[in-house]
Amino acid sequence: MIIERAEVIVTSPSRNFVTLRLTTDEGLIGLGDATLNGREHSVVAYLQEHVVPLLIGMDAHRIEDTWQFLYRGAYWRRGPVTMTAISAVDVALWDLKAQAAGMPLYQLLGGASRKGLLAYGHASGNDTEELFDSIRHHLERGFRAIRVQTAVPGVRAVYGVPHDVTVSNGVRSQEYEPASRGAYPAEEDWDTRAYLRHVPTVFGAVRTEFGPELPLLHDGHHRMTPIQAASLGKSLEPYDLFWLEDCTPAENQEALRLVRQHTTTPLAIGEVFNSVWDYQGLIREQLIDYVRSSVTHTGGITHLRRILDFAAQYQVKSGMHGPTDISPVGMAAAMHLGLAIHNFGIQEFMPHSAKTNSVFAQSFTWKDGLLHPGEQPGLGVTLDVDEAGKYPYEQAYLPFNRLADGTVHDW
Ligand code: GCO
Ligand code: MG
Repeated sequence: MIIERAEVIVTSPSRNFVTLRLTTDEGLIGLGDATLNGREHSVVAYLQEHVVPLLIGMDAHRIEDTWQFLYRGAYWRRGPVTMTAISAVDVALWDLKAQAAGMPLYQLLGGASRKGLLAYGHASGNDTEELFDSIRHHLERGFRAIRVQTAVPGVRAVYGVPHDVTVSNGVRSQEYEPASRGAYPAEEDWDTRAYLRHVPTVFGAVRTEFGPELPLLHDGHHRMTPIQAASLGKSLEPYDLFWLEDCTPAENQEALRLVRQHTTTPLAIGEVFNSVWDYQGLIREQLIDYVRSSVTHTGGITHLRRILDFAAQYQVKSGMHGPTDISPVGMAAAMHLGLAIHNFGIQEFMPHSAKTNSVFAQSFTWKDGLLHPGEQPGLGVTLDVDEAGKYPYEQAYLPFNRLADGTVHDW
């Protein structure tokens, strides 16, 4: 199975996506997600200029060897751009191998370990009433686990809460999408003390309204110091969170030691990580409970599986990143991997827009709160190139934060 063509396709149906498309001499087409939100063209250039020329004429069956060749052969290792580019190649090769075998990819990864993947949705609101509506809306759409984000009194714009929600017949019609199109990132504001006072009251209200059973999650989005995070974890203990995510900026692994000493609230971290080395101390010292890496940004199925196998020795589980900036190709890869591994925890699931689904045909199912990748050979995703061509790339940025005195803060 020889690679004859390798194309990098950029499309922007409702947000930007980058996809690597490999075609073999037998006419099979394999896809890999190469989307790095807000920095898309860095991965396009990495692939087009430096990787595509190496792929032509290669044996598509040699997944492990190709991974090592691209990782070690570049000399310059790790980093989101490199690891996203390697992931795209890795996932496209797994897609091809599974199609050649005539099996859905999860079968090649060891077969199904469960019926489907518990997935959580994003509920949010500017006030309690709006938040409760959003939670109910998600429960009606079949979600059995809910991430809760709310506005904070005194703060203009908060991560996870849409600014311009439209409500018709009591149903919120806009999903939260942080990246905005334009030539400059949107500026948001932040006040950690106001946030720390407010969040426990929100979780108290949600538990009173929805009872003790519903798994609830929360994303701190890298904004706290270690001692602030410890304090939040402690104050949320009565509300029994499934996890508290990214409570401190993720690059400082030692911060989690301090947080862990003070709270039993389960911790999830790693959506901005890209290699097993980012997790080494966190997993070995059992400082986290869930690995947030996506297949897309962490060197593909080959490398994320390695991280998760390491994590399994410490009872640390998967919690793969799945916002809309993970393309349908990246989501399919996550679902196949999540179905196969033993230490699956939960999958983040933000449904893609109708426009996105018109570009990417997908085989996954969503039933009884569980995702399943479907039974089509390979990943089960096809890319309609003509449809993709209708939506050219548009510059887009994630927002950034400034404190009241003008200092830039983690967003
Ligand atoms: C999440 C994430 C995302 C990120 C986004 C950045 O937990 O889903 O925090 O919403 O902000 O992926 O591109
Ligand atoms: Mg997050």
